[in-house]
Amino acid sequence: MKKLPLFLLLFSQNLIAQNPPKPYGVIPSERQLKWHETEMYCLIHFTPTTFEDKEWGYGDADPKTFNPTEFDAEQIVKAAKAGGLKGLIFVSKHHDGFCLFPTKTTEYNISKSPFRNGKGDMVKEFEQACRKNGLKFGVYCSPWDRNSADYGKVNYLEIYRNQLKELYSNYGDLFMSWHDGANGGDGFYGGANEKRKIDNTVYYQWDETWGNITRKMQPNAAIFSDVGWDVRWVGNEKGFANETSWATFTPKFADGKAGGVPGNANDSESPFGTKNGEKWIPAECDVPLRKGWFYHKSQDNEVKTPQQLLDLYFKSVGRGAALDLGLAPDTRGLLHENDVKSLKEFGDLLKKIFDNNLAKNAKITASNTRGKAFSTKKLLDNNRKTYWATDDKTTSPEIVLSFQNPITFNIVSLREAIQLGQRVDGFTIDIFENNEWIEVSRRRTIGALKLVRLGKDFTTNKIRIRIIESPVCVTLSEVGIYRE
Ligand code: FUL
Ligand code: CA
Repeated sequence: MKKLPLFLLLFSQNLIAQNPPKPYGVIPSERQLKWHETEMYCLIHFTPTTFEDKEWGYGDADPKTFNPTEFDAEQIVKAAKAGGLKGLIFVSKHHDGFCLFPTKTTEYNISKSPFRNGKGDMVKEFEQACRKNGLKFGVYCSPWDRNSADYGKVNYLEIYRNQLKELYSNYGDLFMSWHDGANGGDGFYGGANEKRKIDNTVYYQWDETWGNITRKMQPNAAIFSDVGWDVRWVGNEKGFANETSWATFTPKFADGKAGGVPGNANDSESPFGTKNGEKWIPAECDVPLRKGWFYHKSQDNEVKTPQQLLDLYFKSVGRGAALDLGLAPDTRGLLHENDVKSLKEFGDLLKKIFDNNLAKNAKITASNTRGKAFSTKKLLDNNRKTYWATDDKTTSPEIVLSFQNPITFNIVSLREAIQLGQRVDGFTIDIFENNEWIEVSRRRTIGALKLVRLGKDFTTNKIRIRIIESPVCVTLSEVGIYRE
């Protein structure tokens, strides 16, 4: 082999080193990257079912019962915003079949109620309040319809699709299309009052609906369901993912066969995801702020406390998933004062903790760096797209954060540059104490965000993050050190 002149060799090595790392495994779409940034949003349940004090309307409530005389979408949106939520999904039709928008598909809709003298459109009012206050807007439209005489028959599918088309046409750009999988069987069904079960593996033809309607009409809407195309259900309605949770996922039907549809999926694997899974389908953790999804006066004192919400935040958003908090307007059409208060205090708590990133005062050194474009500076620029990276061969590097004066902390926050896939499967947090490194925590996944809540204070002037398991070179986009 002919020898290259030294300067050429150095030059070419430098060029190679400056190239971004290759993506690893499956990666998120642009749509999913935007969804990841949303992190926390809410799901609003408000239909005649609220006035019946039920959780599942049977489909027979008189539209006249829907009469919220003080409804104010902005009161609800502002309460959500004060809680730090960045989006709102409105249940435009729940299982009872009542459409909260003046649809052409069924008589059973808001125009038959006294609300705004039959001229109201609640989806529109929520949409406008969201746009005005800077929240993203999305819709939930229940495929199960306990009012429709056609439910269970072939022609119902077109009714459902037309409802989606109306929702996709009249309310601007949607950030999510949320598809529930429940089917309890019995219902009013136009007066038949009987049990109607469907075969959810074939009845709704989701591939067709999502592929030809949702994707085409709302290309930015992340599709959620048990195994949605973009976002999966976390498998419980308690609001948390597993401590080790992968955004990658290999979806399955309940019987274990490859696939899955709303209402028929192997939910037991959903809290964990699948290491090296076939698709990028991160988890959403949905949980109501109260006990139920709908308002019940009897639950006025069962509103989750700011501390409980903070705990859920760590266990959902802090595990690379999203938190979808159920908010339930009362019969006035307002969010109860207890809910408003709890949300506000939760939002304040989040700000108090996360507005002060102690890492900003640190000098960060790395055991290996890919090149200037991937320096440790990128860990503190508040930009998820920029990242510190190592050379291709370096899979167990470490970074050290040094502080001029000792700091006291109890939370460590890390993000991977997920546009290149989820890589890390093991890291430690160490502190320097009495002239030696002491490991204070050992965890596995990072992904979009990992919040490690240490549970007690540590005081030190050096913190080390050691990556101990990664199949390929490491790409971390942000680091944070906080104290609660
Ligand atoms: C569930 C539904 O059955 C509940 O009523 C609620 O809408 C919740 C968000 O999803 O599966
Ligand atoms: Ca960055």
